[in-house]
Amino acid sequence: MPSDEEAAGPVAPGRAKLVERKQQWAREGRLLTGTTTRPEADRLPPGQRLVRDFPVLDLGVQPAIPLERWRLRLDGLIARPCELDWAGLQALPQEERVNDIHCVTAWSRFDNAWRGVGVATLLDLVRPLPEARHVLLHGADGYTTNLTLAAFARAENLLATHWAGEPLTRPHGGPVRAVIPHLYFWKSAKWLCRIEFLAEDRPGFWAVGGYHPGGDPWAEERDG
Ligand SMILES: Nc1nc2c(c(=O)[nH]1)N[C@H]1C(S)=C(S)[C@@H](COP(=O)(O)O)O[C@H]1N2
Ligand SMILES: [Mo]
Repeated sequence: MPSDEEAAGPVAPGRAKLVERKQQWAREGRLLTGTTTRPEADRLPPGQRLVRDFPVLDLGVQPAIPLERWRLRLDGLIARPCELDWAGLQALPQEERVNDIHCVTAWSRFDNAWRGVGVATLLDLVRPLPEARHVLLHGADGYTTNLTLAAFARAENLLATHWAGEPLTRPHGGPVRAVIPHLYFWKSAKWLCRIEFLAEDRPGFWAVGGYHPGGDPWAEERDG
């Protein structure tokens, strides 16, 4: 299938052009998650190919975390630092979202049905201080990934416990992973165990490795 760029014509895909097109899409409301049915080509960011399976990517370790030992530490620049256990997470409102995910290794997967706690709910609970501008998500495998607080706070973001109606499997980051669908999937930390709120950006695992700090698939923010 021709990519969106090819369909648009022979002009080399400049970054400015992508940004301009994205802004136009945003004006038309085409980037709103789950609300409109869009032609498939419009849902596939440049350079991505659609997969029907669900690839697994990790650093070679898939930590086993029984629910009774699961903890999420929330610390740094927040008014109410705390540690949630499984019961504490379940006591919060549970929400469902359907979204598309895009890995920087060029696969995208459409219509992933997640269930979990909205990041917005979590932020209400811990109340970030005015100086908090960034977050660092930590996985129990030692993985970290950095986001601006603004990117993390988006309404569609979830701490997911379920995928396609089933508890999130261990390879996909169960019991709990972040789902940040508007950015490349490397920002969606699996086996989530800590969220650190920071004044300054602190590069996560792939950012240290040279990936782009932003990670917007529509602007192809792949490397730094
Ligand atoms: N803790 C942790 N989270 C992680 C990773 C990882 O290695 N460890 N890999 C990231 C990358 S690069 C991708 S593409 C997705 C893969 O998620 P999946 O295995 O469920 O497809 O998880 C992201 N979150
Ligand atoms: Mo990835």
